[in-house]
Amino acid sequence: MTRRRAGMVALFAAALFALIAEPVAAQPAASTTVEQIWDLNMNLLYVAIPITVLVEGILIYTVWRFRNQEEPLPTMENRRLEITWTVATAVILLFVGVASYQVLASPYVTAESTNQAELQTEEVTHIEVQAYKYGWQFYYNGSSFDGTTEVTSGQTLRMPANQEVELRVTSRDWLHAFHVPSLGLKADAFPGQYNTLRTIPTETGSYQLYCAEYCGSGHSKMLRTVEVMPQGEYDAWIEDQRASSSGNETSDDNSTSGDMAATPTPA
Ligand SMILES: [Cu+2]
Repeated sequence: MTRRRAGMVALFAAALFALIAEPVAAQPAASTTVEQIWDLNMNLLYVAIPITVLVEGILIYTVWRFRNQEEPLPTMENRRLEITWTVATAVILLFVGVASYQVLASPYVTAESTNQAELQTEEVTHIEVQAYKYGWQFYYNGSSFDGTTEVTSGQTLRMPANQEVELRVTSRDWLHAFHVPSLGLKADAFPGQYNTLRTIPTETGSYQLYCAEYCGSGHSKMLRTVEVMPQGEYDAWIEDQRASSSGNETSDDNSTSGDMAATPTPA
């Protein structure tokens, strides 16, 4: 096989891989977080595929080309070759590092950790996510500690679409982890600590919430639904809950009061 032909084969294989990989990325991203993660994934894939094809191609070609050589001689010294692979590896690693850092340093991807209960006064939707054995409690537009929260729910986590949402993840007892794969959200839930996730959900719909840290016999029961609603519907729901909770301190589902000491009834 000539060098030119080998190059053509490698190029064709790379194009084929890219075609196969494309439909996954073509799915609409459900949040800004998942979009950033997928973009990084695709960028790394576009680098990894040609490298894989090149390395495997050289390997297969070498095995085939020298198959009848009884006593093969290794290349002892080749300065040009050494410089080439050192520089190429450095460039690739630099690209991977810079591309990954840009995404991992984004507040939409990596949770920020704080042990403070108070909220920053920003124009975002604040939701406090409390994990417990074995369930979740969500507090809207305020903190459960200072009693500023007016609305709470336990079965469904509601979020407005196309709005900046800040999720403050914490735990009442021990280790749990908040995980919504379709929205690209994941954060550990520690007692006495807040891990803050930021995102903008872009597609309305229902998403599955899991506990991603084995926490005991009821771990598998920690499944909940995340409902991303149009802004108007979300606002109406909040208003509705506020109106009904001001009378009898109850909420839409499985609610407890804002008191951290209260023992919640597992769902
Ligand atoms: Cu768990």
